[in-house]
Formats: sequence, C-alpha cells, structure tokens
Amino acid sequence: MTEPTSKPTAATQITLLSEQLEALNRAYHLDDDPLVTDAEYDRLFRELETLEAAHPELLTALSPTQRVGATPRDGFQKVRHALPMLSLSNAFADDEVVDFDRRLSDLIGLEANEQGGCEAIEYLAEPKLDGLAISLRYEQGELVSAATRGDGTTGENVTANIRTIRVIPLKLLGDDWPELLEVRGEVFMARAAFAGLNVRQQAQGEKLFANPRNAAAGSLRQLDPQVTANRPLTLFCYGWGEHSGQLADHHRQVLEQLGSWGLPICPLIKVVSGVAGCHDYYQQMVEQRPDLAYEIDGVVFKVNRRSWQAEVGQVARAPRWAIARKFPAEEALTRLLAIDVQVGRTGAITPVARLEPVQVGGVVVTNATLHNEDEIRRKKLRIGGRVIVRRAGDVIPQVVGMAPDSFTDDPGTLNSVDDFQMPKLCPECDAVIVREQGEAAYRCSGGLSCPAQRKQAIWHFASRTAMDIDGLGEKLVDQLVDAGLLASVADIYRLEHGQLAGLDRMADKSAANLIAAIDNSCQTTLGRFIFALGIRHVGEATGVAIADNFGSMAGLLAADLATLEQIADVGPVVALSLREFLDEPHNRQVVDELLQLGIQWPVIEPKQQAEQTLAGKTFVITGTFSRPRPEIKADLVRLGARVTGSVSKKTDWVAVGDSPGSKADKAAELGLAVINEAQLDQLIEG
Ligand code: 9MJ
Repeated sequence: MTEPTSKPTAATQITLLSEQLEALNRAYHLDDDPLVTDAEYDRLFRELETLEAAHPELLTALSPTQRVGATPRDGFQKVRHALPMLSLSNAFADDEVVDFDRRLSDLIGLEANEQGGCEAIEYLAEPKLDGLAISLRYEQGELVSAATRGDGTTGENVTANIRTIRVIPLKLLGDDWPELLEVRGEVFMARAAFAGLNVRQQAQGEKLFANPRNAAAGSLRQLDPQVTANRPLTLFCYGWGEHSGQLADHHRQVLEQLGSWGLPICPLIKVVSGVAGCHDYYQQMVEQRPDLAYEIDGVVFKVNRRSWQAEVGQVARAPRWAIARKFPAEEALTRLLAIDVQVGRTGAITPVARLEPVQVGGVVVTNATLHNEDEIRRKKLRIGGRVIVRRAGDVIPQVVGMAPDSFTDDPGTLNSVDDFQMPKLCPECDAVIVREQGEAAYRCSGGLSCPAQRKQAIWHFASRTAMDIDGLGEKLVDQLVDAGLLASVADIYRLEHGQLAGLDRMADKSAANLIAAIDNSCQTTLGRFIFALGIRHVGEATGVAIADNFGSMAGLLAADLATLEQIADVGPVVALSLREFLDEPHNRQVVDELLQLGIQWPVIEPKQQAEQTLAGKTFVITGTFSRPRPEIKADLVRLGARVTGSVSKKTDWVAVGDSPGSKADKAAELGLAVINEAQLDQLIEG
C-alpha cells in the first residue's frame, strides 16, 4: 500500500516538476528543440496542477502553472525606470560607422600606432531586432516586474503579460546572480509565428497585423494576459539596467552571464575588431537576413569594454558607445494619383502625394510626404506617372522620385507638376497661408482657430507617448471637435459621460471606458505633460530633459531664455520656442486650467530639485574626468550654473581634468579660478 502524499514529498515533487517544465519551456521556445511530445508536456503540467490543487499552501507565483494567472485590468500602471531605457543612434551608411569609431577613439584617447592608425576598438556586434524594448526586474533571482520602454523614463507595467512568455524565466537559474538585476531586451515575434497568428486572426474574423513588430506590440499591450498568453512572443536580452554587485568587465561577458542564468541571448552576437570587423559583420547579416527566423532591421555595434562605455557616457537618450547600422529602406513602384496639401499640428502646410496603394516593407502605403514645394519641382514629379516609394522602419513613407520608365508613359495623360501651386488660403479654415522669413515652410495663420491644427494639437496631447489617453484617437477627436465639445485640450477633462454616449457609434461602455482613460491620464509625468503641450521643437526627450531640470512647472514658467538654453538638449531655437509658447496668454491659461482640472505628476526627487547654489556662475570644463562630461554639465546646470565652451573674462571657474587642452592655459593667462575634479565635486555637493 502506498502512503498518502505527505507534505515534504509533495513540496519536492512540485519543485522537481516546476524545474522540469521550465527546462522543457526553454528547450522548446529558445532552442527549438522539443524534448518531449506535447501530450507528455500537458501530462506533466496537469500533474503539477493537481498537486498544487491538493496543496494550495505550496502554490507560488513562480510556478509554471501561474504564468497566466492574472485577470484583465482596466489599464497599465506607469512605472518609472530606475535607470532610463536608452534608444540607439542610427547610421545609414558605412562612413557613419567610420565616424562613430573615430569619435570613440578620440573620446577614449586611443594613441595612434606606428602605421598612423589607432588601436582597433573591440565591438560586440548584434542583430537589431524589430520588436519592442522591455525591462525585466529580478529580485533575489525572481521576476518581480516588467515594464515597456515608454518614453525611456516612464514605461507601462506589463508584468502579467510578460509572465506568459515562456522563454522568460520566472526564476533565474544557478545562484550567482546579483540580488537585484534589471535585464533589458527586445520582445518580438518570429516570422512563422506571425504568419500563423494572422491565419488564426483571419479565421476568427479579427483584424490582421501589418507586420511582426505591430503584432508583437499589439500582443504585449493586451489588458487581458490570457490573450497575450496565446500570442507567440519571444525575447532576446541585450543589456541591463539597475543591478547590485559587480557584473563582468565586457559587454559580451555580461550577456554570457545573463545566458547562464537562463535568459535568452541571440546566438548571432559576435565580438568584432574595429571598423573592418563591423563592416564584415554587417555584410554577413545582410546575407543571412532573408533566412533568419525573425525580422531584423539592421545590426548594432557596442563598445565591448565596459570601462570605456562608462567613460564616453550618453547623449540625450542614446549611449555614445553604441550605434545601430540600419539596413537600407525598402522601396516599391506605384502611381502618383494626385498632390494635395495637409495642415500639420503647428500649422505647417505640406504637400502630400496620394498614391495607388502599394505594399512597402510590410505595410500598405497610400500617402507619402513631399516635404515642400521645391522638392516637387526638384523631383520633376508628374501626376499620373510611376514613382518610387521608400519606407524605412517606422519612418513616414517618402517619394524617392519618378521611376526611370515613367516618362515612356503616354505624355498626354500626364500633368506636369509645374502646375502645382501652393494654395493661398488654408484648405481647412480659409486663413491666409504665410511663409515666415528665413523659413522654407508655409504655415496656416489660423492657429488654434484652424480646426485642422486644433484637432491635431488635441490628438497629439492624447497620444500614447504624451498623455496616453487610450481610445482618444484621430477619428474620435475629429468627431468631438466637429460636435463643438472640444475647443482646447483642457476641454478633454470636462467631458461627461452623457455627452459622449450621445455621439454616433459610441456605446455606453465605450463612453465609460473613455472617461476612465481620461481620469487615468491625470496621473502623468512632468516630462510627458511638457511634451503633450505640443510646443514647436519640443519632442519627447526634450520634455523629459526640461522636466528633470526644473522639477516643476513653476520653475519652467519662470525661466528666462539664458536659463532655458543651459538645459541639455535645448539650444537657442528650442529655448525661444518654449519662451514664445509660455508667454502667449492663451497657452498660459490652458496650462493653468489643465492643472486645476487635476493633472499631476510625482514630485521629482530632491536631487533634481536642488537649491540653485551655483546660480549665475559660469563654468568651462576641459580635459578627461572620471565620469562623462555631459553628466557633470547636467549637475552644474541643475544647480543654476551656466556651462560654456570657451574661456573668457566672464568665466567664473575652469574645471580641469586629465590632459587638459589650451583652455587651461588660457585660464591661467586670464588669471581665472582653476579647479580640479575633487574641488569641482565639492562645489557640486555644496
Ligand atoms: C535591438 N533592438 O536588437 C539594443 N537592440 O542597446 C540591441 N537594441 C539597445 N541592442 C541599447 N541589440 C539600447 C538599445
């Protein structure tokens, strides 16, 4: 007679079964090597479920049975990344990679060798996956949260969805991982999985995805994790964020460490030497690309030695030590049907090519921007003729030019675009179209009284990277503006359920969802809010930089031009645009109304709200320091100082690192205060 299952044996069995199932998950999803039949996997899974049902006290969130446990939510919570999630600078040609390598050699200070060249920098070369970036946080080896990149500073909490992706370990293998480890990587969908998903979508009468990237993004951003669980997502890790302890000295070695803890790493990564090595790797990937199981849109080169990565630091929101070498854009031939003009968010009037629908790089293109009148003439575009259309990744499609054979078409059917005239009046509001001095662009002078500008300003405000109001898309904004319900962005927060439910095609439930999404958007970040205002030249990264600098809207409103220009990412043009926007009484009123209507953000850490102890002081920094110069500049600016590039009598302090240039000599000549790194740190720390 067998004994009834006693608790210790059940616990051991549960551990063994969990480990076995996770190993099978890895083999199946990561190595493409199903070690057992589906029936055997299901049997083991059910055995574990039965044991857990009999011993609920032994059930943990880390069990393979709990990957799809969570119930649907109302929305995604925002998460501030402990360390920003950076993106990559792009190179579209070989010489841009040469420039990148040269820049790094200079920054690192590599000596020229006898041949006159430099010691070659070692790079880790990786395929560039076309999915969406994700950050996984492990504490004591257990997956505790996962967030999308979002704007790089704040993302969305997608933990429940990420847990359904079977290649992602819920628990790290081994025992030598740091207690805290944030891992960064790309979630994507393999080509075959994508094709299969679309077949199922079609069979169920659901919408088809344009490409694997959209399918991956759409699948991860599902409110119901059950839906994500049925989507064939996978992941490769390529980096890390916050962590405790020490990681290895070279990027490649850290990825190997991550691999040893069960995290999936792309098998095609390779250490290469110098520009020549980068070039060879790029060529290899161009050749392999059609046969890869997943789509890539380029390759990435990263300085392998981590001490050098730290030395060169980052710019705005991309590391200086990495570059994405993108593959050439895809092109297709189609017919130019007409040229219309379109009014942009800031009133810019742009000619648009209307095209016969054509597939380019996985999406159907029907419109393409023509930028300006000169471009139409330069390209000798002819309505009715055949044109080459190009599309690269997420970039707006472009008309490259007329197809070589297009002029052999019957000229009688073609209208020369020499006939194209920029209209005198805005096609949307009849206001006069003006061309500001020194500007190439024409603009509608109607401002926010132009419905096209108003609609786009509102649409931009609600968009995902701005205030992120789920459901308030282009069509609905059009409808609400046309119905007279939205005159400004502040009106969004005055909408009532009754008003929405009265609209065409708006069910009661959709109206309730929209009101909830609007309420939800009140909790935002200052960076997003600044970006959402739609100030000319102020993009996502600039919004974040301004927010980090001032920490509050009051600080920004009070800042003069010189102060604004000191912010990393802000030059004279952006500073002027900010000041003009903020000085416009109508804009000020809308900002005040929005704040009164309840928009708020977490108070930025005291570090960024520092007292202006160096207000009005001017610094020049020269030579090499133990940390990147942009970081030092950011610290000084945060404390109210100005950092300039040249030494003059107006300079208060010249901070001198190792191997300073002529600026140190000039400072001595002028008798200025020269300080070393330790003294500079003392000033910063007050
Ligand atoms: C992709 N998309 O494959 C990075 N990436 O590194 C790789 N992205 C990256 N690296 C730093 N391989 C920021 C982004």
